[in-house]
Amino acid sequence: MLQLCGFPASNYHNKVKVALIEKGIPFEEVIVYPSKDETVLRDSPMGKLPFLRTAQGAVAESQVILDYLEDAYPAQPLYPADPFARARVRELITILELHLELVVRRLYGEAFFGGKASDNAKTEVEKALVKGLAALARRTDFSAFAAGEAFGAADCVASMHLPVLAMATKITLGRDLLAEQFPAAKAYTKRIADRPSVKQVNDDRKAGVEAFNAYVASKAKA
Ligand SMILES: N[C@@H](CCC(=O)N[C@@H](CS)C(=O)NCC(=O)O)C(=O)O
Repeated sequence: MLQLCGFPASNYHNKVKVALIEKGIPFEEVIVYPSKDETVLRDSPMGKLPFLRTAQGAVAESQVILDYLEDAYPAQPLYPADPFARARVRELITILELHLELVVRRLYGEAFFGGKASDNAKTEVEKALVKGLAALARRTDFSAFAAGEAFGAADCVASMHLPVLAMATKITLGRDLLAEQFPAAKAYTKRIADRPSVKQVNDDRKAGVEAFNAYVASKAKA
């Protein structure tokens, strides 16, 4: 059986988990925390989580895993059949990954782990997020799902990344940039949270955050 290895406090882990549930693929969740141990590096060359163990070996990078699942388990597709429509879904995912998630990640230390971001970093992040959110709005209005009328791969990503962006900016900038810059996307995050796959993953996330914090505290003491 496939093994999803990582930890459920991570939105990268959770986007893959939503895809596995939506596609109806049996899988086992194996808790692995960030580590540069040889055992982890063998499965994930950069030590990044999540990675997926398959009968043929392990593969890392959440988006690569999503694409692998689509190729290996095509019965319940998460991408449209038309090549151009597929490209548009991947474009949307790239905006979410590179121009929003990777950008706001600079605020996570302060937002979630007791760190401090400099005023300069906050200004840079805010500027980049405003630009990224405007780019997103040029490609989707979130009137139904992230990319059209059916749930798909872009929803696996948006449903996990956008709420964290909202939370992190609210805590560190004192303003929910998602609600402020793109109200329809904010409404979408509330709607999609009721979808059973997303709800299950978010429920697991709450316990996952507690477990991860306990793990970090135990490492700090050791
Ligand atoms: N591009 C990677 C990013 C994954 C990532 O950064 N995961 C974090 C956990 S949320 C991680 O593994 N951090 C440990 C590290 O960077 O060494 C993906 O999409 O899977």
